[in-house]
Amino acid sequence: MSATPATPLAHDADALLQRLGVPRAAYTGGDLPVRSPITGETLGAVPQSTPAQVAAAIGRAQAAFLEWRNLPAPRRGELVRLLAQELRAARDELGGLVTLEAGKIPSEGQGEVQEMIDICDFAVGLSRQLYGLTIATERPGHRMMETWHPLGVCGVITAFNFPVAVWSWNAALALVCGNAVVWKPSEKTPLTALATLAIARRALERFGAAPAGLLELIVGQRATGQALVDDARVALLSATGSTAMGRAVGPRLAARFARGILELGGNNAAIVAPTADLDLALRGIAFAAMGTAGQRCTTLRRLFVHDSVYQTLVPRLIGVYGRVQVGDPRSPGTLVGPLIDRMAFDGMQQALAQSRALGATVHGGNRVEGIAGDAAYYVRPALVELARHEGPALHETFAPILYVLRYRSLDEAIALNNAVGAGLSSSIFTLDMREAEQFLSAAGSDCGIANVNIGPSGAEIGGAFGGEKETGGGREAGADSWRAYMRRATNTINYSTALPLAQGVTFDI
Ligand code: UN1
Repeated sequence: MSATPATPLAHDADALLQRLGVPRAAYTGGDLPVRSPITGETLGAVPQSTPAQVAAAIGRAQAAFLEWRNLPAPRRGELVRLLAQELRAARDELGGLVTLEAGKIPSEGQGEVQEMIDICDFAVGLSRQLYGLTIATERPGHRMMETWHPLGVCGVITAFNFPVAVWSWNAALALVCGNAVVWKPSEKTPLTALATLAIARRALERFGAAPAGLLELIVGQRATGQALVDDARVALLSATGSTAMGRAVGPRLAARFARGILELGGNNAAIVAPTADLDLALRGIAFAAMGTAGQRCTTLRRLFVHDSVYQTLVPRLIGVYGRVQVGDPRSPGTLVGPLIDRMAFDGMQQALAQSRALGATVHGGNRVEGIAGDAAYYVRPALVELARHEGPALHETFAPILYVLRYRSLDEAIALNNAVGAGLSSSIFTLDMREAEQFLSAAGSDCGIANVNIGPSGAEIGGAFGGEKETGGGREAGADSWRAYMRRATNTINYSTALPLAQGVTFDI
């Protein structure tokens, strides 16, 4: 038995980790301290993987892949079905741990686990639908087809804000596609990763026939991620994080011709048009802009309000910003929990100072004291009224800041929506179908996600998730994103006794 956990929150985390089946040695006595953003208390200390351990984990995954790829895909789907069952059984505990480690309110912590279950269910169905085409060939007595094969080891790098769901989006698809997975979670949230692996281990045990090394976890910081990015045995690297991270990762993957799925920053906008249902818009904007304390990559960060409804909507919104309950995410009624750490707080204050310097009117944004002491960072969400689209509004600040600007024509609003580097998510609130369709058209939003009468956040796994431009272009979950986790072969089969060549070429020997 290790020593009793030092702080009350560490005690709660320990109880959850024990119930989830994580051995204490995995989160005590290590060299990476883990803090809860709720109070700033230390929850544990996780041993970081050494370079040799990282290399060994990738090696085990590679060996597992060579076996796993031979199992029929529907059989691989059975493992993912068991994973979904284990996740259902562990939903409350894992959701609770997400709350402790990432600071999400319980419904969002549990919602994240629900999203894991959803992608597993989706992947199980998919395990019987990994199909290619048969293609008409110009050569008589020939058949041409495409075959999809397992790819290899998939590296997954995830961020603190969705500490478990993003792994599952990748892992569930990668597994049914016949791949092994090596996961490097954010150094801010290794406990939920350890718990997820403990849950997965139960599924693996029940499945029985899965090779060891199929699901590996490595813990560490930037250098650990880089080792995964640079390892020639990693065929695909899926990375979620900032655009700055993507700029570092992308060229390294390209240099070794590895595949990448990059899910980078968002600077998501919503347009409130003259015909919008303003009650609905208000609720949609509030969740999208303040939910998860503004720390989703799909968070609403820019709001373009038509001149004719500005005076009706914006004062009401400012009222909601002033009233919304900021606090310990475990307290009933809290909608906005803490920022992840001091760096997030400083980044937010800097963006607000820059906005003020540009003459913007800032509502809220101050630190809320008296919740949990100095080592936790709670803020009142900020609503910033801008006269021009400029300054910090053009970049993602990972905090609850909503920049609000008036517009006069839809063309102008769409141009503003598209006038930033990121291209993740977007939405329009309108009851005018011409405006809605224009927003969704080729000349409309340039984002990977474009919504009507809901905010830009809260996507479901049935649709492809990801964005264009500086968001990196990758797609996870939904639709046909499984193809990213497989390699495609074209096969031409000659069942005749002749050898006609394509394009009429003759070659008589
Ligand atoms: C992220 O912020 O990294 O659409 C992912 C959403 C969630 C996923 C967000 N389903 O907001």
